[in-house]
Amino acid sequence: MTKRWQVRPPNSNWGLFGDDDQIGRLNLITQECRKKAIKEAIEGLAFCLSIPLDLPGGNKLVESRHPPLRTPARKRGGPVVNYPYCCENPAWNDIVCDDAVTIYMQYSTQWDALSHIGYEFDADEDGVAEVVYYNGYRGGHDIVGPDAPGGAGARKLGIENMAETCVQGRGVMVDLHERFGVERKFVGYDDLMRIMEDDEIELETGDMLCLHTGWVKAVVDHKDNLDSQLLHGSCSVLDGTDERLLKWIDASGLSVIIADNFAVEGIQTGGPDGDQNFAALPLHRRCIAELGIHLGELWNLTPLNTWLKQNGRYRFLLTAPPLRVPGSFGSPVTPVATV
Ligand code: UVW
Repeated sequence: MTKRWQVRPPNSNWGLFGDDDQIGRLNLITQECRKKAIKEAIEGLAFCLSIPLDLPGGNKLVESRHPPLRTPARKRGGPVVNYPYCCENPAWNDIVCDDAVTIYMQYSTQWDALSHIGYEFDADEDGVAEVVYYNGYRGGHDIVGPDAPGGAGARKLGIENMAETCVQGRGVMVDLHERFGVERKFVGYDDLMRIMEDDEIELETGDMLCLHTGWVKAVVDHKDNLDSQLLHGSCSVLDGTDERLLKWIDASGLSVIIADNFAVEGIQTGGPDGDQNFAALPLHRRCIAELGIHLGELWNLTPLNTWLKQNGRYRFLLTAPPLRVPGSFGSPVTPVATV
């Protein structure tokens, strides 16, 4: 097989940005888009769109993801904290601190890489489904486990590809929280279109869609007393089973989707009987694996959303590169919005 796929999934755009493309719809953030984005930096006010990376706290949200663990670097048998440089050279009077942090890349405010989600699909038409990711990259070959030489990681579609684009463009805020409050609401195409029409929001090719749900604010406000209802059953989530919504995402020309909730969409709890293709995260599948749309999750959007509302605006300059870690499936991010 000279090409990675003979048949691509029906709703995918594999090949559209080139057979070996690894950045998907980030290709749509052009120089022109960035110039339009910079025009939104009118007041010179900046907003930090991350929560502290040790939140939401504990591992109640996802059992396998834990808060960052920090340890001091070590030198000459001791920790490099208040470390006197005179140990190196008696003439030096400097004091040094260095540390190391073990980070679960998707624990807190983060980007999903295009290697984060794949599924089984018969892309080479041999009657047997294989594990495929965006643009036909393969599980076991391009995305490898711990037994592979060099260890587990994304040999293709790693988060470093996203970082190299700088991830700077025009953010467009849509306020779901104002309409739906803190009750769990699966937001479909009709709901989203109604809000965008009522709020006179226009989305252009390359824009970075931000969905304000209020979930992260509620979680941070209750960080010492998090319960399952708040974590898993409150605020708005997109309805990834709404095919019209998925079609609109594709047709809209948006480059990425960002939300201040756990997973942008709500997790589907069960599959129709006998349907082997059922996706627990159908919007992840369509966006990440089929269309090359990165998802940003657990962002801190409330202060920016409040300012935008108070000032009759919904657009801003957004700069949000992930860590340039080769081979990772996601990354913490400290995004900056400028208005
Ligand atoms: C999951 O694993 C639920 O994905 P994400 O981090 O994109 O929410």
